[in-house]
Amino acid sequence: MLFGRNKKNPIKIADKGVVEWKYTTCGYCSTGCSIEVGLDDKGEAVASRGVGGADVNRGKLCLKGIFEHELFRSAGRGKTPLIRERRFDEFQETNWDTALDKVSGEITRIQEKYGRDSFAIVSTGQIMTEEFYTLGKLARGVIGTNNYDGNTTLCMSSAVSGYKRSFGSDGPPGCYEDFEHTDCLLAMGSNLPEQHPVIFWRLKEALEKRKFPVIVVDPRVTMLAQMADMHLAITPGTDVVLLNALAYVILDEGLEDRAYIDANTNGAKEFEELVAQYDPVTASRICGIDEDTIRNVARIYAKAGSAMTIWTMGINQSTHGSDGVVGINNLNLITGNIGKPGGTSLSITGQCNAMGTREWSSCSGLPGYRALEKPQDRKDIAEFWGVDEDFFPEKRGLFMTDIFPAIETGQIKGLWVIATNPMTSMTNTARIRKTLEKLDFLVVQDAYADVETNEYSHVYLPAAVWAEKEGCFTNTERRVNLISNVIEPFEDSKPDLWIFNEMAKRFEQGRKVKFPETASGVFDELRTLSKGRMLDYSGMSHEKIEAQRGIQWPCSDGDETGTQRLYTDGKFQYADGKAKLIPLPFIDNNEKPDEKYPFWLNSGRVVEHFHTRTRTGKVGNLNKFSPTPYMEMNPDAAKALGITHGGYARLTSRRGDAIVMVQLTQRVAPNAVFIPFHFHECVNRISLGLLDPHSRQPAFKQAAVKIEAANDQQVAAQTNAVSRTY
Ligand SMILES: Nc1nc2c(c(=O)[nH]1)N[C@H]1C(S)=C(S)[C@@H](COP(=O)(O)OP(=O)(O)OC[C@H]3O[C@@H](n4cnc5c(=O)[nH]c(N)nc54)[C@H](O)[C@@H]3O)O[C@H]1N2
Ligand SMILES: Nc1nc2c(c(=O)[nH]1)N[C@H]1C(S)=C(S)[C@@H](COP(=O)(O)OP(=O)(O)OC[C@H]3O[C@@H](n4cnc5c(=O)[nH]c(N)nc54)[C@H](O)[C@@H]3O)O[C@H]1N2
Ligand code: SF4
Ligand SMILES: [Mo]
Repeated sequence: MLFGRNKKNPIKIADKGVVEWKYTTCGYCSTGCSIEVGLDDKGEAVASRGVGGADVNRGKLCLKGIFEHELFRSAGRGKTPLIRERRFDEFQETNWDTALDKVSGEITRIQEKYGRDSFAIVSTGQIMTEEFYTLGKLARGVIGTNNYDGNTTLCMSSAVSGYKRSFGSDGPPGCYEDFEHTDCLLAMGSNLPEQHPVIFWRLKEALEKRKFPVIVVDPRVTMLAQMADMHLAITPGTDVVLLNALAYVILDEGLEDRAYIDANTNGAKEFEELVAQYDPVTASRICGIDEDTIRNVARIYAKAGSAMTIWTMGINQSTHGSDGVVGINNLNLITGNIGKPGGTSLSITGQCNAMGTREWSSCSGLPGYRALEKPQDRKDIAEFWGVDEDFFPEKRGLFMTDIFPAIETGQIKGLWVIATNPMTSMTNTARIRKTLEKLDFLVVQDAYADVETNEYSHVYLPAAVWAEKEGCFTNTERRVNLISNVIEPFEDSKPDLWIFNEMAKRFEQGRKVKFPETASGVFDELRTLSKGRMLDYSGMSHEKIEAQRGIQWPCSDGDETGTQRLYTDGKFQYADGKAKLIPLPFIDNNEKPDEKYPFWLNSGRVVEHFHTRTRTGKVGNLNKFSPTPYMEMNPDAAKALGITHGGYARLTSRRGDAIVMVQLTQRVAPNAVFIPFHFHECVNRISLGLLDPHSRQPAFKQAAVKIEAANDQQVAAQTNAVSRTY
């Protein structure tokens, strides 16, 4: 019988009993996939599926999205506010009024005693745009601290800084559809198949229709490197040198787009003078890519009809992060590859709403890409919010990575941490622990009560998560998409928007300023404030966004839909409309392997987990596929040290030590190792994190370690205190 075999073993798709599907957007990475969550007849979330008509994902989801509905009722969620007089005492359950009164009381007490800026706020890239805007209004317009920043300093700060320096403004100019048009893709320090699986799928689909060269720059043989036409295994932290050398060859061989340079850029002369020092032979000695390969890549890129560069943390998380971004922009400006189909500098963003915080949170300035440094911007927002213009500082305050040292020195006494987990995600865990212990007052606002940072708090505020609330996220390609309220918040947890609004009411100034109660009410303020600006939202509404499955800004009042690309007319955001070509001298300032610490320590991510695993660590299938901390190590290096596959190794750096299980693989060079950073008390015990001078982003990916065999698993358990038991 023809179908006999199939009949014997039919694939059964479990009937989850879904009676209704509700539209929302994925809350993990910045790809921005549209998801529908399935509810059963009891209103429980039982399934997730990709939305077919959504341009971003066209029905697809990666495995994190597929299990996302399991989040709502997962272990460790915060049920009710918690409070304690002294850190490390038992937490007492309390009600919202008591918790919020305590927090506002402590903010007032600390500010009165030590000055307004002695209370700091550190936020995230993972709450909704409307929530970011409201927090910004509260932080800048009511509480009035200038030490207000977000974890995007660990993530996208270099991209923001690089875009501003080159183009006069933040804002990724390209879109995913550029893959359909490009004749050459250069991917630097980005591992799309694991970190942005659906963007990767868009790339693969484009390649199946029409072949074009894919060139990957990464010290590691990542999944993306494995499918590339050329893989440049660069010496860590030296991308700027490679970029300068590519520009050298392009200019030397007359392959540049001179008409574009003349019409649309400033600074060509100084740039060309500097680049002249980076001939491929000199460069190859620093960046480890041979002379011929540098020439080849430069020619392929410059001769392509259109060429694009994407990048993620391999560029941003470096002492030359901002320069790396500027270097990419330089390359695209001299080849005329900005604002045209398939020609772009597209930073692949990290968190689901890292873009929303850049646009609207006021962390680095004022809402809608306005700057504290510009008097007119201060005036406009002061008027709109109804606060005194002089209440705003004239310069942005500390970045997140400078806020922690300012706690150490006693400049900052109180801290409000919202949707980020620095105990696990920042470098030098031992130092962060001491820093948090030094605070007079710490409040943690998180969807999970078991988040490590909460061990050091005085008050814990349980937040609703993802589609327990509503609002917007902006994705990598500037697409604003809607998260609708699929299910009620867990127990007594509350949407972050509600928490900010309730907090505002506890300050005299907060009772004078208008705080809309609903996300769509806040969205109306975004529309008004963005009208006529680069990031124009005025033609959008929550309903229109859902109907179109996301809209790319700018979308002006009256526009049918959004805009795919920026700078298509060659007009940039500097006053004279020109972009800047910026010379980038390379200063070699990393901690590098030496005789005592002979290995490069690299860190990053795996597909199954998201960051510090507060969420994915609770989802059965994700945890099953990636249950333990581990290290990728080259078999030859391991053999010399008597280290075996599946055995343990102790890594020691100048900061401390960590013990991890070893996976032997040729993916890493003999003098390098790679550790996913998802696990507490692991790689960030030993990482260094020198800061980029422009963006203050840590160089999470470059440090030196020594390695020895650690055959006793007990030693690992003792050394790496495990605070969560799942
Ligand atoms: N599954 C999953 N997906 C995620 C996340 C997650 O936690 N899990 N997080 C999201 C977030 S917030 C972010 S920021 C993104 C991060 O996305 P990616 O940046 O793609 O991920 P990483 O693994 O951090 O780092 C990417 C690569 O940088 C390389 N690299 C290290 N040093 C250098 C260098 O000097 N030069 C170059 N060219 N490359 C280098 C590493 O070897 C690594 O392969 O992922 C997002 N997506
Ligand atoms: N060694 C090393 N370290 C790194 C990196 C690396 O590559 N290597 N990457 C860095 C990068 S790029 C990033 S982005 C950071 C990420 O570092 P973190 O921001 O510390 O990581 P998350 O685990 O995503 O923390 C987000 C928190 O928000 C909570 N949360 C989620 N949704 C909500 C919500 O709606 N409301 C509230 N209130 N809480 C919510 C989650 O439970 C979680 O505790 O890590 C950085 N650290
Ligand atoms: S690719 Fe990113 S946005 Fe899409 S389902 Fe996966 S985690 Fe979510
Ligand atoms: Mo990130």
